[in-house]
Amino acid sequence: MTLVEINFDGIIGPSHNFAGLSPGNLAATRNAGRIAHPRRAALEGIAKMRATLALGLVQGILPPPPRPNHRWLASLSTDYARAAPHLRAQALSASAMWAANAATVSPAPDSGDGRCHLTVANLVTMPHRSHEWPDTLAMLELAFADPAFAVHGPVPPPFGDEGAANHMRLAPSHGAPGIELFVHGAGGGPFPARQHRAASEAVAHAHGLDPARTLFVQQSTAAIAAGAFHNDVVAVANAHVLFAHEQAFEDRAGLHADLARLAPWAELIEIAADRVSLDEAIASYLFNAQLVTLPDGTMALIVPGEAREVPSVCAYLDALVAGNGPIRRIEMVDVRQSMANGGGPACLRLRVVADPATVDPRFLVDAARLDEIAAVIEAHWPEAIAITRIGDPALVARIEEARRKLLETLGIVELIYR
Ligand code: SUG
Repeated sequence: MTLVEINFDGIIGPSHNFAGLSPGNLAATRNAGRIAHPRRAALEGIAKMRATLALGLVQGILPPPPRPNHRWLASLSTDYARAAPHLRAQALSASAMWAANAATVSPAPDSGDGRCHLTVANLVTMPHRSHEWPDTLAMLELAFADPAFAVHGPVPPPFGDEGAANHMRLAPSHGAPGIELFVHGAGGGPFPARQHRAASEAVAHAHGLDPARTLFVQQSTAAIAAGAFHNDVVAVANAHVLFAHEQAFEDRAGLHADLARLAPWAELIEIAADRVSLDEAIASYLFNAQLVTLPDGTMALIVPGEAREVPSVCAYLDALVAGNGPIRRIEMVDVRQSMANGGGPACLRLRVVADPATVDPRFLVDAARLDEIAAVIEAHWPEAIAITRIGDPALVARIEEARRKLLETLGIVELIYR
């Protein structure tokens, strides 16, 4: 059995809009009320997947959940026609596109029972995200039904869990046992700390992780206050490399010591604040890159185009690939519609280390499959959504029809009526 890393990207749903629903997410707040372009957004996501396929990586997809979420509204004793405007916006959000928040994944070599464990994230801190998990869970149970996987329900509220966005794995190689780092917040000034330590601990227990190879690390209060609402905005790990801003963690020295003890083979690439400030790192989304191992064993960093627009970051990237380190290639992708809601390349994907043969093949894509998906998006995704139109029944009907067409094309009919 060959374990490889598979990137499962959330297909950006037809209801993508800018309602400004996430306090602490500076991009989303800044762009609240802008006209959104769901078709363009989804095609940007497809182009990113084409880029990773072209790098020789295995690519998967997670289709959008039903929006508006009628079940959630019904649980609040209302419906879309009668709901208050803020509830309508929350019910319509396409936020499940950010698949890094779908679940926490512990690959088989790390777990006690030799299975790959996934725990769906409860996302309880933000109302519009708190109703994602039942549909995400149904999808994960379908995609990962093989006995090679164990799919777990969410950690109960009030313990906030934001999934892989606050989780990192370091390992000598993807298929070898590694160490897992769970990053929680304990204060963020004016902004909520979305990941609670108790939730991280519950997930680590459920996955049967060895306590001797598991670290619980506090995200720095300064990072959250500066707009790093998830750890993956200031740090990313891949195989033996941890790429992080020096102000990402509250106890930097403690983390260095732990890594030296538990993972002497790990390589830390840290950016000093006087080279790239926390604000520049967050504005450019440099760390919300996908750090991937290419088939030749070298690493590439898949960054958003915005990274090149910040001079200090641009200079850093040039120096990074000119050096002799593990990252040899910078790949730029344009995911501007997602970025405007605070979601960079890494937010859009959930990484699963597994044998692709054990995954339901309907959730894996090649270039031809992406062409089919792109054709559905071209034909059915709304071109634009203004926030003033989200109560329009014609728009809602179009959004629902678009998702149905996609699931029919993918053959994932089990999820249509969810
Ligand atoms: O949870 N934005 C998302 C962005 C998530 C990014 N994911 C990672 N960093 N892994 C969030 O804040 C904005 C949606 C709106 O306002 O309509 C939003 O939910």
